[in-house]
This record gives sequence, C-alpha cells and structure tokens, in this order.
Amino acid sequence: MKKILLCLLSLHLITGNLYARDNTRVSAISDNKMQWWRDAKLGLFIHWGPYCLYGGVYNGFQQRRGGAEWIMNRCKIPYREYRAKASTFNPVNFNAEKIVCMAKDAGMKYIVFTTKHHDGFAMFKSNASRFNIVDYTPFKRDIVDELAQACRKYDMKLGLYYSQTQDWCNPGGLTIRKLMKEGWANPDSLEIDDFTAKHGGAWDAQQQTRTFNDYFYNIALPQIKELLSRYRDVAVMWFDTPASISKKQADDVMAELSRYPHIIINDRLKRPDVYGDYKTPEGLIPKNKDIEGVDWETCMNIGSSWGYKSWENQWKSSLQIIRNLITIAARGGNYLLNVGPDPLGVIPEEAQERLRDLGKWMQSNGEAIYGTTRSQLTPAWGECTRKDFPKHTTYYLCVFQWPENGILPFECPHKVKNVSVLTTGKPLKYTIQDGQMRINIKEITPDSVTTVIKVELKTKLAPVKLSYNADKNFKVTDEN
Ligand code: JFZ
Repeated sequence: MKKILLCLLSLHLITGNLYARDNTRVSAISDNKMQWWRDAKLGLFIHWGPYCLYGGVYNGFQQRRGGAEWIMNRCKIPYREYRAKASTFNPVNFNAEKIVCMAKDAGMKYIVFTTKHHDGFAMFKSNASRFNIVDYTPFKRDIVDELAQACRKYDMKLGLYYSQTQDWCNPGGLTIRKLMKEGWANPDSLEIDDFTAKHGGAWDAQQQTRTFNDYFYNIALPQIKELLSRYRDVAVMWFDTPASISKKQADDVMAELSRYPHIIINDRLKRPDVYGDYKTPEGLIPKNKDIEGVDWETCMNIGSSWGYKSWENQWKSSLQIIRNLITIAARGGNYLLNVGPDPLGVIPEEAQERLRDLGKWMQSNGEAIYGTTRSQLTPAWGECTRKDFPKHTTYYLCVFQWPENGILPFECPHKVKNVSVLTTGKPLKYTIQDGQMRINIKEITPDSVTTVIKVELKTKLAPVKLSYNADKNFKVTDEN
C-alpha cells in the first residue's frame, strides 16, 4: 500500500500535475492528503497583528463597522501613522505553547494563523519587507516560528493565513477602502474620500508608489516562499480576498505550492480559476444542498470581530458554539473558530472560557464529532453525525430539543445492533417498525449542552462520495 502511494506521489511530482486538477483527476493522493483535515472537524483561527493595538478604537472613537483588523482601512489611518503604531508592538506575554495547549484542550486539531493580514504586517521574519515583527518592533521574536515549534511539540497541525492581494502598508498592494458611516468623523474625511475615489481605493499616496505587479513579485510571492520553506510542516495555506491577482500570478503561487503536495489550500487564492481543496463559507453554516459532495470549512468569530476588539460585547454562547460545531459536522464540514489575542499576546478571558466549555463537551462527546462524515439526515429534534467503521456504520443523534414524551423518533431503514447513551454507554430500549425507530429516553437526564445517543447499525452503509471542489463558490461579500 505504502509503495503504491509513494509511486503515485512521485508520478504526480514528475508530471507536476497535482494542482492542475480537474474532476477527472481526483486522486487517491488528494483523498489521502485531505484525510486528517476531514477527520479533524475543529480548528482554531487566530487573527493577530498590530491592529490589536487599536482594539477597535481610533482616537477615542469606536469603529462600529467591520472587523477590528480593518481599522486602518475603515478609519482611514495614514500609512506612516499606522506603521509608527505597529513599530511599538511588543506582546511580551505571548506564549505559543500556552495558546497551542489551549486549542488542544478545546478539542481542536489544527490552528490557522494570520501570518500577514491586509495591513501588510508580517508576523514572521521576512527578507522581502522590513515591515515585520522581527525587524520592525522591539519584540524581535518570530511569532510564526514559535507557533510552528509549539505545534510540532504538541502534535497540532498548523495552517498559515496569508493576505496575498490586499496589503495596505507595502506599496502596490491592493487597497479597496471601505466606508464607515458610523463612529469617528475623520477631520480630513472629504479630502481622503476624494483621494480614494481617484486612486482605486487607496487613502494614502504612499500606498501607490509601486504597481501591484511590483508588490506581488517583490513582497507577496517571496513571502509565500519564505512561509512554505522555512516553517516545516505547514499543513494548510489559507489565502484571502481573491481579487486583483492575475491568472499568471496565481499560477506562480500554484507552481510554488506544487513542491509541497501535502499542503491543503482553501478556495480564496483566485476566483474562479483556482478552486482550492475546500470551500470557505464565512460566518454561516451552509445548507446541505449548497455543499453537496464537497469539502468545506466554516470560519466564524467567537465574538463579533476577527481581530481583537477591546469593547467586544457580543460573545457567542458556549452552547451556540458547540451546537454550531455539531451542525457543521452533521453536514460534513469543519469549524474554524476564531479568536483575537490582545496587544500583550493574550487571548481574552471570555474567549478562553468558551474554549474551555467546548473542550469539556468534546472530552466526553468527541467520538460523535471526530472522524465523522455528513449523515444527510435532518431530524427535527437536532442533528445527526455518522461514522463508518470497518464493518458497520454508527449514527450519533445529537438531541437539541428534548422530546416531551421521552420518545425520540429516528428514521432508520437499517438493521440496528445497539442503541446507547454515548457518555455513559447505558443501553436504551427502542422499537423499530417500517424503518421508523422510537428510542426510549425517559430515564435519561439530558446533558446541559447536548446529549448524544449512539445508534450502531449491523451493516456498513455505502460511503458518502466526495467529488472535486469545482463549483459552488461562495459569494465574496464583506460581513456588515
Ligand atoms: C476576510 C477578511 O477581510 C477578514 O478581515 C477576515 O480575515 C476574514 C476571515 O476574511 O473577509 C471576508 C472574506 C470573504 C468573505 C467575507 C469576508 N466572504 O466570502 O463572504
């Protein structure tokens, strides 16, 4: 088996074909490289960069529109001013191992980290731009490297987010300023708005001292190469805002990536030309019919902003977060839950608390999540995941609404081997007639979050077929 895989792998390397895939080339290798990711189900997204120094507040006014990582753009902060602020970034309490362990305890199997967001600041040592954590700040530590080491130590997969087109502090990068009607009335607003209108979305003349092509070949591509070559074991490349980049530029990134055939990429490098390995619905859980047969991952904030927001007041509840994860797993996706560390490098306590709650539930119910596939079932009382074992299939019934009569109906036209409560193993009585199961849960005290009932079948169901991630691009629109 190993030999065959190696042989296939070298064949792909020779033909350089891995990334020039189409429907006919969905290979065992692609399945093979996706397997850990499909099984993982839950990851931690981290948005962190010098924007956290503002925490969603500029000159005393709250940024009321857009994520706090967009503050430079939304509040029209001049290029030099933002860079000066970034030069004070000194997150002395950052501890990569602590963050990795926090993710691990929450039941997460991978981390996706913003190595460079739209502000253009690299959280790693870069020879392509001095605007990076090592060369531009008193902190001088390579955060990506520390995270990579900690991930290796604790057996956590590491994905790297990289903003390949938007870059507001490396001249030539895409700017596209977005309006913010609420909040701070910049005294220079009229002038800046006028400038923006005339300069393709830029708000500072410095941003336009180079062309996009210059930026792309002198900053973006070299930095992507640095990321790929320097930090061993990169598992995922997570690109963002697939605008502006040309087919040729995207091909040059893909050529580089083809040297690392195990790396999984999302669908945001360039649309529609580059499909990527999986879909990225954002902030929402797609309906079954929208993700038929494809790999997908929902990224979502734990609060209301990707980057750290000092005045965050819309934390999602632990119950909501856990049920989101269950719903996503039931539909065959992954949940990438986002946190934004503060200026000192610490994840806000409210977020930590939710991660602990998630970990607690996963500790005893993780079997119903990890390694599951979409069930293609939509019970009225909650969600249902499915897992295929060598000789049989198991359904995990996740009960959101406890039936008042204590009888859980479940449509099941298959032979059943055993029904039990997942956490205790306690067997449950049931009847089955014309494919309609009725499970007696009268004696069970429901879990405060979600009780899982395990229904083991006697047989193994036909596998869920996944096809190549070709169409069904999710529309790129900015939230709010
Ligand atoms: C982007 C970023 O602009 C944002 O700051 C954050 O990093 C987020 C994860 O990604 O925002 C997007 C990108 C895509 C969509 C919406 C917002 N979309 O597809 O709807």
